Amino acid sequence: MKTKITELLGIEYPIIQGGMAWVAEHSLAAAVSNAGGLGIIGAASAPAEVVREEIRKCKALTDKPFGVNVMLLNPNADEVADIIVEEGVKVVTTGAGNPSKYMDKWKAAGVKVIPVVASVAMAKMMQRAGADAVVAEGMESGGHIGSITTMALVPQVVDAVDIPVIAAGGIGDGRGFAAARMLGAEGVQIGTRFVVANESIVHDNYKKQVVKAKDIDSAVTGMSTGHPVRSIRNQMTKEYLRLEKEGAEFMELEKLTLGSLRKAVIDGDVVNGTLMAGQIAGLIKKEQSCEEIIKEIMNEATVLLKHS
Ligand code: TUI
Repeated sequence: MKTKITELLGIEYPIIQGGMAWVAEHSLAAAVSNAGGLGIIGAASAPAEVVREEIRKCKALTDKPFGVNVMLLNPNADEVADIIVEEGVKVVTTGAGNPSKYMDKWKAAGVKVIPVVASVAMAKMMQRAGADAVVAEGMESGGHIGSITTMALVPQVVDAVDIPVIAAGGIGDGRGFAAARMLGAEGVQIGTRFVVANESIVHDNYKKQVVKAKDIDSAVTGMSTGHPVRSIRNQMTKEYLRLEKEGAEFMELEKLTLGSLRKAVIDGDVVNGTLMAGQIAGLIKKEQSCEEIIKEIMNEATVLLKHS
């Protein structure tokens, strides 16, 4: 399938993998790229040299293009930004902030820059700063979110900018892909479905919770701190929301989530860990390879789009 995004990135299918903290390491990214999508290494809060190693390991597993996601709340973001250039990474996505200060450096090095945005204003600002495309991410997504739904955000961003728009949030199958195309998106970004991919290193306990989740099983913590995060309801979210309701201080809330994503992804602690996942988790019923996931989505979407 050809779209402005497959052309821009030199990939077969316009599906990019979310740059999920702890989850999006080299084996998942390489598997998505080898299946014809765009795999992404999530730099998250990892030390810059760890990100360099991840990039090198990914290169060893695929000849296809892949990207790196820079999480802008990371104090090491400046160093990660340089490593991306040094290692010749082809595509960067960014999250949780404004990447303008890196834009000139990345563009000069020929890196395609695709900021993730959660508002029309941010999308316009990114276009002005020289972005090649934007991911418009709705609040159905897992992890750090904005406040607008994908259905409302995507067409408004499409109308506001001339660069290609990639839809994210609540997309997990061919119907979601086709709907995104109808809203004017040139591609989709998918996270939660890849959390349960065979090639994902996520602990089996976490994968089981995603597969088991129903539509209403996620919760948003951190509304009061300005960093809202969607994850699967568990003891941690229950306790966090109780403390937030009582007006707890930021530091007290932070204690609950310090290292909690690692606990979930690596240790499989589904009680105290943060099980980041989107609202679409209720649709995800089994673990499959990245190739099966991408082929299934593209087959479903192609049929739907032919009859539209
Ligand atoms: O970044 C994400 N999702 C993430 S980042 C992450 S790591 C983390 N963990 C705990 C707390 C906070 C972060 C887990 N999931 N998605 C992309 C995204 N970006 N969603 C919303 C935004 C965003 C928000 C504000 C983008 C720009 C923005 O601009 C603010 C500004 O600086 O003007």
